[in-house]
Amino acid sequence: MVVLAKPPALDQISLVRSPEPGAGPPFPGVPAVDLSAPGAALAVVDACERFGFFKVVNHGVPAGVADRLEAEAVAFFARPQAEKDASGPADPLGYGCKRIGRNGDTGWLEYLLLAADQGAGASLPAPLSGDAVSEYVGAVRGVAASVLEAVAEGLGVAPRDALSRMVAGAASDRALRVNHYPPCPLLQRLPDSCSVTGFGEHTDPQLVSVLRSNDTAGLQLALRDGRWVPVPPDRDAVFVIVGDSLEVLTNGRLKSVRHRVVVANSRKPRVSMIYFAGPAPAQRMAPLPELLGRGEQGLYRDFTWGDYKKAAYRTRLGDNRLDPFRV
Ligand code: GA4
Repeated sequence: MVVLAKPPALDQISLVRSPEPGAGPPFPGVPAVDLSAPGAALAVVDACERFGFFKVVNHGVPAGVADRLEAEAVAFFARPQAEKDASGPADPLGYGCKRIGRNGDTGWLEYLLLAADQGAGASLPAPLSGDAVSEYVGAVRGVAASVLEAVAEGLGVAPRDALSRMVAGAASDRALRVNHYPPCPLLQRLPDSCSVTGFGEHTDPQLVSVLRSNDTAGLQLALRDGRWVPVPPDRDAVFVIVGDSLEVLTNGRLKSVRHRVVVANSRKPRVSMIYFAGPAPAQRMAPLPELLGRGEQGLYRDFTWGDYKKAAYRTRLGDNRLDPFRV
């Protein structure tokens, strides 16, 4: 008999206060980049350096393809709990509810975590159709590749595919996460300045992540000075998040960005789909030689993506996972 652990109760999920406007220069907003426009490579590098985050407009992911996967996900999350549980628990892949990772992190969400090339996932009945997943992944991995080519070009790294090829091979570690943040009943009794943690603050371990959400707010970004700012949702754009691996490969020139999702008192659920572009397990995570000045040392000790991923699964969500790898 399979015994399913009960999902954590609401009082085990932390509350978050709305970010105060605070001191410091006003946030100019998330940069928007059209990857086919002249100067795109420099604009991408500039956004990655300043924020570790930007949005891509005119990205080429057909709206119908994203909408179809989102609609399938919404239908899956509307199924009876017992049916959803049959696709879980997420360890690490599959359906998860309020638990994130293996070390006690919780959030007000449910999700599907799939290997991106696994189509509908290993579990039966398939939570999403293989066609919808592969069509979406096919489109969004093109965005990840174009972004990494722009990064290489903007940083003066040759060949242009030095980074993008790391996430393109058959062995590369690519995952798709679909998150569903339902409205939270507790918030009706709390002041509007209170939100509940949907997905706690963290950095993504991969090179880049490509996120698309519906029109419900909730994503927040930590600026380099530590202030949290909201990212207005835009279902016509996709958002790019710099991950730890790109920080290592650029020897810290581009830094991964802390981000989180908070669930405010709203009646509309937030649905987001995130594609994580990671390398093959055997990939060495060493700074690209072109980015090391004469005599400059790498900031990190030698490790592979496999080592990093294994270590990541032993951490808590909010931990700084790169620190133990610094020399
Ligand atoms: C954060 C980015 C991705 O969502 C993810 C997450 C993963 C998980 O949910 O299983 C981790 C988290 C993420 C980093 C630290 C570990 C692993 C949960 C956790 C506490 C799928 C990923 O690759 O790393």
